[in-house]
Amino acid sequence: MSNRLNVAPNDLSAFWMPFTANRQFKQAPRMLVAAKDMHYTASDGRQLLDGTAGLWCVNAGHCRPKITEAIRQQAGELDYAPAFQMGHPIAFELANRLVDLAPDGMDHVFFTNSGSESVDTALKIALAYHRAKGNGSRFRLIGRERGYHGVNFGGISVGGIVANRKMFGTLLTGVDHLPHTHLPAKNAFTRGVPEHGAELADELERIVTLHDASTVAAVIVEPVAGSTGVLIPPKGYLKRLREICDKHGILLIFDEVITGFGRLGTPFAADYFDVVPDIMTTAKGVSNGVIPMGAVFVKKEIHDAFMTGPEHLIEFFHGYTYSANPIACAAALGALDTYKEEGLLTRGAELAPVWEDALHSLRGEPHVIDVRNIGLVGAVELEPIAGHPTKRAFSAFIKAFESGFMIRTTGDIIAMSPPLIISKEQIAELIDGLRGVLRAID
Ligand code: PXG
Repeated sequence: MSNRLNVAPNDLSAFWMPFTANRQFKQAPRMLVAAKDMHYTASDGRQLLDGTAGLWCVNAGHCRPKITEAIRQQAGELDYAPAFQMGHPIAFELANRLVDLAPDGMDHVFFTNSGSESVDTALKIALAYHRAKGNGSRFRLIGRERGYHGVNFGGISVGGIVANRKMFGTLLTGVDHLPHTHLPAKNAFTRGVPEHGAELADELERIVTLHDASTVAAVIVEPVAGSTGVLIPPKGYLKRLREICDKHGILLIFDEVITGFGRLGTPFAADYFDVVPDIMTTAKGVSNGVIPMGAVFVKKEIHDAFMTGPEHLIEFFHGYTYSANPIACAAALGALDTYKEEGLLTRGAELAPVWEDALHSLRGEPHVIDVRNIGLVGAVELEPIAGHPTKRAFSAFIKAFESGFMIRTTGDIIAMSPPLIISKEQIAELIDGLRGVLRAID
């Protein structure tokens, strides 16, 4: 039990909290002081069932012994080592382990410290790859409406969440966006992959025709869009994107920051949909969220295109002080061991039918206008309160916290993505808890 229980911080003002209603929070703080497996402990001692794996990252559950021990040991042995012009062994071990897990052909890994850094790294690799191949005119990047690719300038440029973009000037130039794939009139209450909307991928043809393929470097999409409220790709949509990219020599980037490491019941979404991208961004689950880390996977051909010129020269002018930080690498190895021993990267597939049935039992409850699910991801969309968008879902979040479980909300959508160790009983507890919340809020 945490020794910080019941110890209230004396002043909350200095910490400008990220993606938070700071004033609301500081009037009524929700403090977490400890965590174990499927639960957080709040500062008043209450146990909270974690319905969101922290922020979609704690895939093996909290404070898992292998990970904790790996970090402890590494911190006492090699705390920090530069990765520029030097190396340390477990970075290479981790890269090999990751490549073994990844779809065939994704043979190289570039380490970052977050999803946002993975995305900006992937976009830079795509641009530099074309240039290295003598195709420097390919400078355009294509994202998608409602896409979330982190908060750095590259990521918000290709991203499509208006609130994350509108305050920040001109962003990257030469960016265009595909339409999002949310078609509630046709697909509401679909179980799993929706039937309608594959034709939305053909919009890529239109965009490519407008700009000419010779100017387009890459397309980036989340295979399943998470932050915008769980948008599951229509049947055949990702395959179609792959075909159009191949036809025009455009790189396809899957942002697997959320879908990577077992979230859909397969190691990656690329496995689930049987569509292999050229570059794959990951973070979160790579280290079970415990130490910041990200990893960008690239195909051999892309990596090899950089390996030219005099051998004493740096091939790619990019990297972070903390790329392949030893403690982060140790945490990631501990996470991969835990995933393997407990079969967690495929456990979601076994639980998905139970999860789906439980979620869809919420159809007909107050305010519910859609339920969506895939793997161990679920969303319940609520009818917004007229004139007060987001207010109803925020009330649900607060009520859930008070009732003993954690959900995430975005707009008026409730998103859930529990640790992959969740039991069937805990799925029932979470969904019944949410049922109670929906019945209790206005
Ligand atoms: N890409 C995707 C697809 C993501 O979901 C990022 C990039 C950025 O990762 P970092 O590590 O820079 O935050 C993300 C992050 C939510 C939520 O509740 C989602 C994210 C982060 C925080 C909250 O939807 N996704």
